[in-house]
Amino acid sequence: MLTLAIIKPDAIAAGTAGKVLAHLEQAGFTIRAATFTHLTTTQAEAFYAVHRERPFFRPLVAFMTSGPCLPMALERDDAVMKLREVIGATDPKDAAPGTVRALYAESKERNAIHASDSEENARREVGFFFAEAELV
Ligand code: FUP
Repeated sequence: MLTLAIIKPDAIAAGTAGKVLAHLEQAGFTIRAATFTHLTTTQAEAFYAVHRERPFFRPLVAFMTSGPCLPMALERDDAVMKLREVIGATDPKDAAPGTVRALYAESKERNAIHASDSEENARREVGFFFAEAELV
């Protein structure tokens, strides 16, 4: 099963992308596709369209377009649920010790990593960044 992760601009800027990736590999995920990219405003708005009425939407789009990020399609059994466990709660203050966000996130807004939250969203989000032919 596949899920989508994005190593966010804060982690790229902090130089912790490699550590985040190592953490994911250690947790049994394999990389099926990856693309180092700098999202446009239109792309970030479309990716987070579900949040467009939320007060944090504009700051979220501004942050996600503030620098490059690393979207990846990751595979393992039970990938969606397992990746949510491995990354921890949205706010690093609430994230369990040892999770990616507890270790590497700066704040609830700049929280190091995105992970799909359902199998339906995983299909949509993997498809947002990668064509079928790119999944190796
Ligand atoms: P998550 O699935 O854990 O990434 O969290 P959400 O889908 O609830 O939120 C998506 C992103 O919006 C978060 F990663 C960070 C941002 N956000 C805020 O900036 N403030 C909030 O109060 C909630 C979310």
